[in-house]
Amino acid sequence: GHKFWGTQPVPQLGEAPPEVDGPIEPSQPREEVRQEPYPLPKEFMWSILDLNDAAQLRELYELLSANYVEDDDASFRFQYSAEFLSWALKPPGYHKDWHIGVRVSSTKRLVAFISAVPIRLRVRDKYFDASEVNFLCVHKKLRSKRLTPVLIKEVTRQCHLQGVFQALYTAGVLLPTPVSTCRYYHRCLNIPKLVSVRFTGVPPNMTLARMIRLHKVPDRPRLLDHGLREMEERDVPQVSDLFNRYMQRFQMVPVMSEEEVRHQFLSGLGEGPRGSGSWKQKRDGQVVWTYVVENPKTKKITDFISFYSLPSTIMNSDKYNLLNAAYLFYYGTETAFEPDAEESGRLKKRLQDLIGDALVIANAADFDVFNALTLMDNACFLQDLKFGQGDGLLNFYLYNWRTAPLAGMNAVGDTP
Ligand code: YNC
Ligand code: MG
Repeated sequence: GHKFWGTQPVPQLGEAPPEVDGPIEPSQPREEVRQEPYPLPKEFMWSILDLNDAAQLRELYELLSANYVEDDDASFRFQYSAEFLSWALKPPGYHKDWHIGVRVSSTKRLVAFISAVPIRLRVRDKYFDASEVNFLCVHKKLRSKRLTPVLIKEVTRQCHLQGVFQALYTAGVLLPTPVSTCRYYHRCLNIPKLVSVRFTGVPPNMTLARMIRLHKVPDRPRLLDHGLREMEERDVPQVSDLFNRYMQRFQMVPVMSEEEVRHQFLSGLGEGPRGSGSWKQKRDGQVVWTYVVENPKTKKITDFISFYSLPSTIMNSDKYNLLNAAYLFYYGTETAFEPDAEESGRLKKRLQDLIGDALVIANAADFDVFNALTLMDNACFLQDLKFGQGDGLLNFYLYNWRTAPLAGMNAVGDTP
């Protein structure tokens, strides 16, 4: 049984799907929300982190670098950069109180963390404000002491204090009860390195040379001659419009304002010049990469594609310390709205060109691997673009919101 999760407003395992979607428990007026932080074991204290303070951001980076998510055989551990954390944890309208640390009272050392950021969601036909909970981490030396339920209750209380009673979160572990489960797929780019660190292996009927040849990507993006370029500030209105329309295809999606689109796709760019015209531009500390296709005649944005940089520490190699991984983020294309686009295969072809170009860009920027999940329209291109199925699963959860599980493999996706 789940001692903690059994007490929470989440669908319990095996529960029948609801007849109508909606909250599991009612929202509370602010004055009825618990006003005091939940008690911690006496050697620990709560500490709201100020992530605008480089020293505190660094402490969070260090906690996560040493203690955050690892793969099943402890070969790789996510190494979110400080720039990434700053980007992910300070979107428009963020609440400082939702960056919750736990310190050892005597030494002030940061030993645990949980965070939330505001998000507007559509799940099927219902829209609601929620929080997205992420970066839950307890120091390796403090595991299995039931600190996690205290962290979750405290972030829940802080959300309630802001009038937010629903949440979205993802985890590799199976908890009550996923609304959707996605699988990771991996497009190997730097074969020699990926083989050397045992991220992948050379199949018995294959040679390393042949494997390298098979995974070679073109030298330049195919859509370059059709108006592919880096996204710029002036594209925000058109990209916002295309994003929100394209997301109508799926059953559980974020709804983004122009300000949020600007943040998600155009901040976290690191240092260096913009708009030089080169598709190869890589800046120090760049987190998110967004490209648009602008019709040269009409000047209309017809497509956008984005991915982010999330390296992993390699724990078992003498040769390499860091796996440079790109993760597919959001994309959209006007092709989806042309009559007959799906039936004729034109949508599939366009997505293959678009995501194929993201592979070219990521490869030129020295990423070792390009990862994607089985969500949105990803099933259209994963195989043709030579993504291989991974072992990892990612479960999507909603807190205090009942809805039937999303069908098929698609999550923040799921074609209706
Ligand atoms: C997990 N990942 O089942 P039961 S994902 C949620 N998410 O409770 P203890 C988790 N719950 O089963 P440990 C969880 N992992 O008895 C475990 N649990 O009811 C549950 N790893 O607590 C577990 N980061 O403290 C059990 O466990 C209870 O010491 C046991 O710590 C767990 O960020 C953890 O994977 C994960 O740092 C902190 O292993 C630790 O093992 C660790 O004894 C490496 O806890 C890093 C890692 C998790 C990444 C993520 C999303 C988190 C979502 C949390 C739920 C949010 C709900 C919504 C709240 C806002 C609501 C509003 C409005
Ligand atoms: Mg614990």
